[in-house]
Amino acid sequence: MLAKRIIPCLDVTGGRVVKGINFEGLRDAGSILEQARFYNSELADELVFLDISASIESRKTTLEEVLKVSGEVFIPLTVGGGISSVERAREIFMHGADKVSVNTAAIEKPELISRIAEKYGSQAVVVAIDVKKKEGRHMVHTHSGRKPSTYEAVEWAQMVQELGAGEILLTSMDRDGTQEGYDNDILSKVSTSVHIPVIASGGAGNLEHLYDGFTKGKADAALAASIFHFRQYSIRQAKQYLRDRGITVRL
Ligand code: 0VR
Repeated sequence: MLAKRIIPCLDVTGGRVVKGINFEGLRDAGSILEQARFYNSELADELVFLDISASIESRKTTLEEVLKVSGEVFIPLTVGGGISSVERAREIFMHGADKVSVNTAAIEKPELISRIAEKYGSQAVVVAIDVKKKEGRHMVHTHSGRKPSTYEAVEWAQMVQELGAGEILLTSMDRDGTQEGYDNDILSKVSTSVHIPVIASGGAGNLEHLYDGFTKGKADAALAASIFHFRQYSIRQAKQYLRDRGITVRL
């Protein structure tokens, strides 16, 4: 049985880790390096670094920050935020990332997924899918949640799998930062509609939520920010709780 992964996510802007609710009201959540060092030593299975400003001027800074983090972190590092070309993906890899996460650019240029996968392998390509529930349908959004697309979550998940994505990072914008738990309804629908791993994201507020993400949501990994950045729970506590309830984790 493949071990389930626990993945902290550093949402980064202005040189700091931040954390909002429903992608809004970003508040400071610490130093990038300190958080990265902490998670690297604290049994995290992987780390996600998400440049949520992804503005033109932040591009160079992001590379410098990724280089620093990758020099201290020896667990798989996924970097996302504004990646819209194979060249940019190459730069990110050259600065130490193991995987890139693409979101908006994948919707605008779906062939980008295949081109990065062809060059670096599918295992290096995570497609981030941000969804918001509208009239009972989970619609995919781009541009940090600001722009609705015409795709429904399951439809887009199956398309990105065909295009060569190695993993899907499924974030519920409705649940992001709320600590109400993952949206296990859409998680399970997407997880059972593709054969590539799905990472749950958005809403984790306690250890039972992580358990539900694996059982009800059928996720292969659980990403969280709020509960770990503000030290509500340690990753060790989370893994011990999950193991005690029969979930295979690396402890
Ligand atoms: P928690 O609910 O705190 O565990 O959040 C996990 C996850 O949703 C966030 O770390 C992150 O993926 C939210 N993403 C974005 C964003 C947050 C603010 C602004 C933009 C974005 O573009 O993904």
